Amino acid sequence: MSEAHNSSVITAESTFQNISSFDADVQARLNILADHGEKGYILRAPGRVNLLGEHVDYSGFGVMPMAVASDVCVKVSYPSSGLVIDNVESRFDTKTYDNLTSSELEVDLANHHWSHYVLCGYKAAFDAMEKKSFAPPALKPLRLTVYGNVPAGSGLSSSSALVVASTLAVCSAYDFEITRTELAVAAIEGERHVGTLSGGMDQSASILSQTGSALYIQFVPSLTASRVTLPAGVTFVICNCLKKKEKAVDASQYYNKRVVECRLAALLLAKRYNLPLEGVKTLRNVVDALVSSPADMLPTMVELADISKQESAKTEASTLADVAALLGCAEGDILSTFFSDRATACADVFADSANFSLWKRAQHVFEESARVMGVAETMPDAPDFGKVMNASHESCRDLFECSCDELNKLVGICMDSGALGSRLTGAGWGGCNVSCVKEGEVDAFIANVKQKYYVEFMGMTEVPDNAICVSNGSCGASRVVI
Ligand code: NG1
Ligand code: MG
Repeated sequence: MSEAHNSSVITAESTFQNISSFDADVQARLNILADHGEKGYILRAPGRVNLLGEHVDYSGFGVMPMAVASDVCVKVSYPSSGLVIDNVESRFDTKTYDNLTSSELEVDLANHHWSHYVLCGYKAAFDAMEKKSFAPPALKPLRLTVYGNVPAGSGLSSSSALVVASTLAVCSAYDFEITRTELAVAAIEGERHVGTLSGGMDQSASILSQTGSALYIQFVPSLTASRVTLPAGVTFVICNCLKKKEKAVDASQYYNKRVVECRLAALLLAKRYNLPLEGVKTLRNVVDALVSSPADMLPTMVELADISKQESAKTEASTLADVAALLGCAEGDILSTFFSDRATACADVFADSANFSLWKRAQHVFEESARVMGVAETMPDAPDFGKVMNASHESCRDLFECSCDELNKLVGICMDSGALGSRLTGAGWGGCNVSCVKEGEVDAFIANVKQKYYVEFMGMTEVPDNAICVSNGSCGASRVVI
């Protein structure tokens, strides 16, 4: 079933979703957008929560996310000229580009602006058209009006939802037939125009999710997603620690640095196993070079995790010079030899970083990915899924160091409130956690978290409505018929 869904043409009328199929509050937002400004048609892309598999997608390993109800919607209407990007919420100022040629429209990395994600989608759509030799007869002036309620920097992928909705909007405007999987591939590459070395989880979850289930998404050898039935009798509760983390703002210190650390670790492991270093970009490349059959994959990952653990006990942090010496190359050649595909972003990481904790990151990636593989095979009967979530959070906190005090406090309170498991979700360093809670205990759980975290720990008198949400898997992106 997932395969048919994934290869359905998302811009075909048969896949449009009627507004009546959405929850009341989603319908309310869709109607506000429909009534705002010019007449037009609406594309919707949901945010996502990741249940397991954190900071492993850009290393080539599988993840287990699901779409949530919050979303970003884009309305297409036709102005007299240019590309106009505006927002129902006046706090987001309007941006107008006179030129319509996507290759001319560059994302100004020096001046981060909310509309850049829409521009990423615009460019992604034209890249997808070119890849399928679809040459639109003429370029059309477009107005893309945005209205979303995925809180920015909340770890629920507001950025990817906006890129997906924008990519889908431009494909629709040109009546370009694109499948869900092709759209995901386009949006994944498109979002990288904003300067982050993103993986592919968020865009894939936003497009390929189906109501009532999670997805097991894999990226190697190509993007595939299969439906995962959730464990019976539990609900997933997502709480925002309210510390914002907008990835594109200082990625070179956080997200992009982790991507670089994982690639450096892959190169050191390749060297250790006398593998050719050319083409080694991910830790997955190393695993694939060492295994001869799929059955060897898990044991090899366990072995590589142990080696990484041993090495991290010996080497707390490595400088670029240390890595160069181990690779047998000049420090000044590392960027051009091994990072030419991501040169700008990686140069910023090298400029901003004195040292790298390679082995702890590698150990996390291998162990986290092994956890996902173990659960994916046994869902929905995954025994102790809560315990696996807890192990994931501890690894994110201690090995990958992408948690923060607020998230750790929130996870502790969620566990004290009866959660079977609780972990940060998304890039971390802020944003949300996700807890696995027994169905009959959700109300008491939420009441306790509100009191212990938001009121007592955060000192709030009013808990924002969108601070906590419940999810058991929502539908993926679509064009909406109002
Ligand atoms: P967030 O920042 O939560 O949207 C990011 C990446 C994912 C993945 C997670 C960590 C982007 C667009 N998304 O998600 O690819 O690497 O961090 O698992 O960069
Ligand atoms: Mg994001």
